[in-house]
Amino acid sequence: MTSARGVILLAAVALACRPDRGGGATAGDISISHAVVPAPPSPSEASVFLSIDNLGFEADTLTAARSPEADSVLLHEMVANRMQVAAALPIPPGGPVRLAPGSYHLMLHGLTRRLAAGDTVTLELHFARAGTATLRAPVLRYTEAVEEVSSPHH
Ligand SMILES: [Cu+2]
Repeated sequence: MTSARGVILLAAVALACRPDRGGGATAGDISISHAVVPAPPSPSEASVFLSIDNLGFEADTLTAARSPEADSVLLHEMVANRMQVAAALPIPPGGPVRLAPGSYHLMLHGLTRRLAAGDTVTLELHFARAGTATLRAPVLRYTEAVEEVSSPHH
């Protein structure tokens, strides 16, 4: 009963991915999903969480990010509970590589406007092999943003 199993598998995937309100995009073998911006307490800075899958056979690297809504976007890594700038992030085949609380995140610096839940931020992610992926990430309340990027199977 291949078709019945297919249906069950699809249902399981749909369930595992809920809630799925985050932004996503693809470029080459790179697939980005669950991109969210927790509503920031700061008027000028915000973090971005997302999930990156490399569907190809070659390793890739996230080398830079940009947003028309910020002066700069930096890759941050949590080291001993403090944020540190990281130069690049390896994206090996398989995955996902998660930018999530306690690990890596992108940091928007110099926001052009104050962000609140319900807003959307445009992001450009640059990969060494796959090139540029452009996506729109919704601004969510912190708990909702964390829930979105922490769903266990995706
Ligand atoms: Cu940071």
